Amino acid sequence: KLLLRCYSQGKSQLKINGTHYDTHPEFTNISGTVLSLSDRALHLKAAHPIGILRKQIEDKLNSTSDSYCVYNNFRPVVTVEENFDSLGFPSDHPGRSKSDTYYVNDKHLFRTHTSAHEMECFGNIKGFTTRESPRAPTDKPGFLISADVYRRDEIDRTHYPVFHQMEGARVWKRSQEPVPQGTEPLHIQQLRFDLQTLEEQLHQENTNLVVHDDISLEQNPKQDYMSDLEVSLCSQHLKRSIELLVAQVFNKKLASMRAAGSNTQLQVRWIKAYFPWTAPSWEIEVFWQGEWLELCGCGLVREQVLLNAGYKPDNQIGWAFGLGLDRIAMLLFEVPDIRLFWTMDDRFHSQFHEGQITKFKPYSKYPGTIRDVAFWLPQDQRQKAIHENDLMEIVREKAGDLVESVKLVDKFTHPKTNKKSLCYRINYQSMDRNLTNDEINQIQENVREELVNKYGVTLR
Ligand code: FA5
Ligand code: MG
Repeated sequence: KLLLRCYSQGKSQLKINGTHYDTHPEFTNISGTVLSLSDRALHLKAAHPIGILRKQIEDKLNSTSDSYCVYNNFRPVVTVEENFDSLGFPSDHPGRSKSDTYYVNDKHLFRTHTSAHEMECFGNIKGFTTRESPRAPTDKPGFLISADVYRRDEIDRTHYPVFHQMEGARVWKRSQEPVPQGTEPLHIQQLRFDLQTLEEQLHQENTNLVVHDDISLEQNPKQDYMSDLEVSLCSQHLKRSIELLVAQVFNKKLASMRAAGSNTQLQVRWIKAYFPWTAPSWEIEVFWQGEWLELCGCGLVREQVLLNAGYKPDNQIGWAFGLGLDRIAMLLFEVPDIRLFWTMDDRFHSQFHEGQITKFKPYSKYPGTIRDVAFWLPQDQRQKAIHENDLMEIVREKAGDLVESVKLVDKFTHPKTNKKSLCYRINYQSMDRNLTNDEINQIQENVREELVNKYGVTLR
């Protein structure tokens, strides 16, 4: 019902955010559920936890030098080139697969990350690109992009097919001008100055941050076109910028926890990472309630990405990061289930106010109902194989936000027939109301039927 399909010239089309796209028989795998979420734009709502957090980080990063141009209105459908090719994803990268990504057709998809807009935004920075007319030229040497991103994934309290990211990036033009003996090139002076400003700010914040950073660059190689000094200064600027925003986001929370008697310090650690479009690359994790939680991936931008944006070779260096907003918002606002961000219930929304981080008060906890679905996988080789994410997608489609989690609970191969059996446990639970048995039975039946129809399984 949500798939607005219209048939023109014999072709099936999808209407997404007002634009029509041709579907593709092998690629299109967008469900009505996901389509219906694509115009919610939670990150733009001033009194929604995601929107409040987004604004707070933007303000913080722009408070020192106002270096970041802010983009918050990019539509979720991008090209395969923007999402993957321009960033150097190899053609066999698992992220490209239809089991992980929502494809509109063979050339368009729902962005899987905000990095999909890097090429365009780098291309908008005046004085860097050699392109004729960038679409929205800006004088600022950096940008922040916030948006909803889409991934086919498991179902539980911290996973939802749509979540939010903020991309940040910053570039410096290399100076080729001769400088007096004994002085450093201008861009090195500029980098040192920017870094010092940032460190002063970090100091003023009195962050109480304990940073573990012991990854050597031997295990995380730099790009040949950058000097050791450039790598060092640029990556320090990147790390201090992220530490500043992490400190800002968590500090108030920590202060209120300290006031309540706990003497928590904020620990973060830098770990080695790999992304096709940055080198070296890192992830930052924060220690929160006994666990290391991944917040953000980042690194020094590969030169090829900048060249793809119309930059000249050897002419600039820069960094980029991609931060997940939902998990941070869950822990700041003490929201126990990621589905709550998407509820239409005013008992959720009336609790939050622009510019304020407040603790969510559960309005009531409705009981859950558990149902198992067990089936034999088909042995017929011609049958399309079912991926776990396909099953998740069917449950999402049939149950919407009435599903809390889906877990594989049993798996075995029959010793004689060699047939494989899987059993998944579905926990149905509404955030907003009581569910009836009849209602759950009907949904469960629909899930079972769809598994048979689409993937030829034999129900047990
Ligand atoms: C990326 O998406 C990269 N684009 C990040 C990046 C940008 C790296 C620029 C380098 C330069 P990753 O898949 O790790 O990386 O996701 C980034 C962050 O998004 C994670 O650290 C996490 O905070 C958040 N995230 C990832 N998957 C989920 C999910 N399923 N639910 C909620 N948050 C998620
Ligand atoms: Mg990651």
